[in-house]
Amino acid sequence: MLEVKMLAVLLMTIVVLDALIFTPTKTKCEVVDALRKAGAREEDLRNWVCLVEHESGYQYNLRQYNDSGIFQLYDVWCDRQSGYFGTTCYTLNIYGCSDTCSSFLNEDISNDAYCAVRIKQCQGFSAWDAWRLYCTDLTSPRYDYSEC
Ligand SMILES: [Ca+2]
Repeated sequence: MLEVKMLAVLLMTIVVLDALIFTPTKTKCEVVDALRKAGAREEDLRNWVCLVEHESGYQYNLRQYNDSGIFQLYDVWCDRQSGYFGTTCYTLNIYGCSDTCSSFLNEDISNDAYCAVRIKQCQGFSAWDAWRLYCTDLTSPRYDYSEC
C-alpha cells in the first residue's frame, strides 16, 4: 500500500515538474516562416524577431494581462466576430481580426501571424510595447534570421 502511495506521489511530481519545465515555444524559423506566409515584408522580419523575443520569448500559449500568444495580441483584436472578414484598416479597427482569443494560444500560429501582420500594416510596430522598448536597435545577432 505504501508503495502505491509513493508511486502516486512520484507520478504527480513528474507531472508537475513537466508542466514547470516544458514551456511550449516555437523556433525563430517557425515564426519567420509563419510571418512570411502571412505576408510580412522581408525588411520587417528583424523587427518581428525582436518583437516576438521580447513579447513572449517564443512561447505560444502565453497569456498575460489582456494579451495572448506568441505575438501577445491584445484582447481588442479577438472575440469580436461579426461575420465580417475585412482586410482594410477601417474594418480591422472595428471588427478586429475575426479570431477567437483562445485561437491565439494554440500551437498553430498561422492565424496569429496573419492578425499580427495586419495590425502592423495599420498601426505600425509601435502597437507593441516591447517593440517600442527594446527594438530600436536591431543590430544584435540575436535578431538574425538568415538561417531561416
Ligand atoms: Ca493560433
